[in-house]
Amino acid sequence: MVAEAPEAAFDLVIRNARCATAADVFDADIGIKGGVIVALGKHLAAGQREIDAERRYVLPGGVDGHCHIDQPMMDGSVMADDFWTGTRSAACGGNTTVIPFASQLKGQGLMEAVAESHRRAAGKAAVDYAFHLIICEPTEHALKEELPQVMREGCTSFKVYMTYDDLKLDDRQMLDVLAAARHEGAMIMMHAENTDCIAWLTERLIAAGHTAPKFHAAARPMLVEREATHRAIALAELVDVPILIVHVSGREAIEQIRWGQAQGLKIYAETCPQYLFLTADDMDDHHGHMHGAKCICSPPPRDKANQQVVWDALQGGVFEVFSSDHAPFRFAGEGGKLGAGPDASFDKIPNGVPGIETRLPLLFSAGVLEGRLDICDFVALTSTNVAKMYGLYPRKGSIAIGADADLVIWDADLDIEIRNENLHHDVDYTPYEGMRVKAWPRMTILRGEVVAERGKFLGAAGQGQYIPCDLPTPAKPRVRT
Ligand code: DUC
Ligand code: ZN
Ligand code: ZN
Repeated sequence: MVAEAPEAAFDLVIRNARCATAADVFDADIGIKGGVIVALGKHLAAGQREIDAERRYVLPGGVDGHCHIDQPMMDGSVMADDFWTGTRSAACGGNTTVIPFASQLKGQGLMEAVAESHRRAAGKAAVDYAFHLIICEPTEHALKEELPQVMREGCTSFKVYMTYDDLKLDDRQMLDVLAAARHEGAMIMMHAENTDCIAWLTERLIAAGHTAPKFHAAARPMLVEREATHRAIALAELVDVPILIVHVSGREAIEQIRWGQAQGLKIYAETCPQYLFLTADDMDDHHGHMHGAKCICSPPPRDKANQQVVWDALQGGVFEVFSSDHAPFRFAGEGGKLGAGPDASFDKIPNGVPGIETRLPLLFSAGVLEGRLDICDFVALTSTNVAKMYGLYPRKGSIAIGADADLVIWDADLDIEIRNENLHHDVDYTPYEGMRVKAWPRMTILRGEVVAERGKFLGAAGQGQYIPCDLPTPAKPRVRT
């Protein structure tokens, strides 16, 4: 009789992990089987494979809840990253789940918009993914028939815009979407900028010959964001539905959000690396002709004082989530930042900056290692709260029995200069070129498989799975007596 070798208790054991979740820090071995965490304890039995974390921090994989990947655009701009390059870059930056946008094009149904994004992602994603849906035509049919169907298929969050001619909704349409979201239990992500103010200022700046990239900031001053943020809060209050204000840039919008939160309204907020690490000065041409185009995004980065206000708000609990808002437009080439010509007027330059790979190292370094955030807050902002906000928790966003084994082992004693040539996106620049960070993911593990190690991608296209989102708990309206 041939004795069978005893099966190892685990497929993988990560030993000597200093685990950090949104709530706790604890030392443990992590036992993984079938891509899931099945044991946390001391001296776990052997695994088929073992990794010694050597007491490094082991965190839940990053969930990037706001990134743009191969998104169909209506203005002729083209994203440099498809689902392969975008998610490869995400993995190397410590992310195991991304939530990019399906986008309704004018005349297109909601179901078709989501189906198109599924086609674009199929077989290409290297980390797990879900979708938000941008709604630009909220007809009765779209909201009553299609939206519930889209939600049943796992797309339970919707982005709406107060600006951009191709995307903007007026207040009446916004109320319709908010009411539908309340009825169905969806999360609404709000792009808050006053479109008429922007158009009015843009027209005057261009008539005066002020077309250089730095005038992008002049066309979108903070009051434009402040007014729209307040209006978004008021509309949400009227309908009595929670909303998430995305990419918040500075003091005036933060004051409005604090005000809404102080009223007891469920107003959530997101900020992004560009508001902590860039300023409006980065859009100035004194860095090189049209160099400023690289940092054009909306709302625009503000000044140093506003960076501090954003840090204070991160520390003070105003923000629930910290996302990359990765918007991968190349600097050179067709469909990129200079697609409208080498001297393109600022209003013809696609909005957005890349940052899916640098989001976590930047925040870990300047936030955790420089003492602005504790490690549990970092996990909450970049993983746990994101998973909760979009209905992926507890499968994603935690180190717990039964959760997917999405884990990142962090090196936190480095001195690295960010250089685009070392990143894995397909964009020809990073706005963070030359900045130094002290932390970088040593190993990114997706459902128990190592997909990146020390800046090297080790996974495969198609390894990432579509993860349908549940109804997000934070989208539930307030309970009131
Ligand atoms: N809004 C985004 O969410 N991303 C890039 C540009 C924009 O306006
Ligand atoms: Zn936006
Ligand atoms: Zn965005």
